[in-house]
Amino acid sequence: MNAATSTANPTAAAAASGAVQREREAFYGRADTQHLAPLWTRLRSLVPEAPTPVGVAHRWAYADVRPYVLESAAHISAREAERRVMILENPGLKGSSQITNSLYAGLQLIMPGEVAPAHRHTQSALRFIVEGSGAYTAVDGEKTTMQPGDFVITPSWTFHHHGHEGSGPMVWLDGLDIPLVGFFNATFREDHPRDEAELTRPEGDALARYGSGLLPVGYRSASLNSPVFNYPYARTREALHALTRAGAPDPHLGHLMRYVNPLDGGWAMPTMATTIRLLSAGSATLPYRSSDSAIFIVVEGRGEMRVGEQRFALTPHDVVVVPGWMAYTLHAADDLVLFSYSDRVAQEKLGFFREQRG
Ligand code: 1HN
Repeated sequence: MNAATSTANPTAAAAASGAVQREREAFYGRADTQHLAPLWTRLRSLVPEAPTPVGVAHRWAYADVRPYVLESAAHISAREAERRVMILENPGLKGSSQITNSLYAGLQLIMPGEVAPAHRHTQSALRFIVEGSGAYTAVDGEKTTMQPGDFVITPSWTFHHHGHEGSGPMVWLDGLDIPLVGFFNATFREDHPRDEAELTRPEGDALARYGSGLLPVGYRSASLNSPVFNYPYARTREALHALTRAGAPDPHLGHLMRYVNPLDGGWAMPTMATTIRLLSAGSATLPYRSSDSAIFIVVEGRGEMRVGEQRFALTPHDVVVVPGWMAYTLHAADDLVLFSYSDRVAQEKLGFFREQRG
């Protein structure tokens, strides 16, 4: 075998004599002057046999982070901050503002009477409501008042602002595809000329029109997102509990459901796959892994998540990130509800999503 063509194989590389290796290094050095580099020294790390984790598995206990989220209001207003958010940054990706290789997460706080001013950007956002009541978000001309457990969509390039007409702090989890859009270098933003963008439809219009098992006859949409932009937890919770009466859960996933676009049956958003699951009290799942790194938030209940050697106790509103291709199991002490989001939908569309049970 020709040594020069076999160095992608580490044992063959080790076999190259000192003289051969010195000549190669000299060649690489000269090639570098032309901004050329040999693939064969890098091929194995560019194309490993299986995904190598980016970032680490981690849990943010809500009891630990909540005081910091609330304290942020003592330091800055929502208007001055534009969005008053404490970023959940993966400890293995410090300084990146990333929770996974492709996604962002943060905990946003809005206080009574505040407005987070209207803007739009090419990144898509999701909200998963953690605590409080009386705050609303207005997306593309319609307002929705948010309750804990609600899943709310802000599609790419739609104007959105938030306000709070109730009492007490309101906190939600923001999920955005910031790193994904950044990877494509396709980030644009625009501020609305006013703090509050105009409302063109009454509250509840989208849910009634598209989210009630009905659709306007002849309705077509150019959007890649579900026309339903608030999936209320009251409905979701009822559905999850009905499932437990009708049959056994998936042994690896529990009673796992995805948020759906009623127009085409696809995922609710084009870049972020969103799911919610219920594990009945006392149950546990078998190991599961998939190529999408995922962010989980506990909606209700207590339990444990095991990822490799790590054991994360789960209590309401705790957030856990699991890097792709790391197997995990879930253990429910009481009825445990978990929301999660990942880039699975993008991976599926691009043809490389993989999963493994066991
Ligand atoms: C954003 O627009 C929101 O609208 C939240 O609430 C978090 C993080 C980075 C960029 C834009 C929001 C954000 C964001």
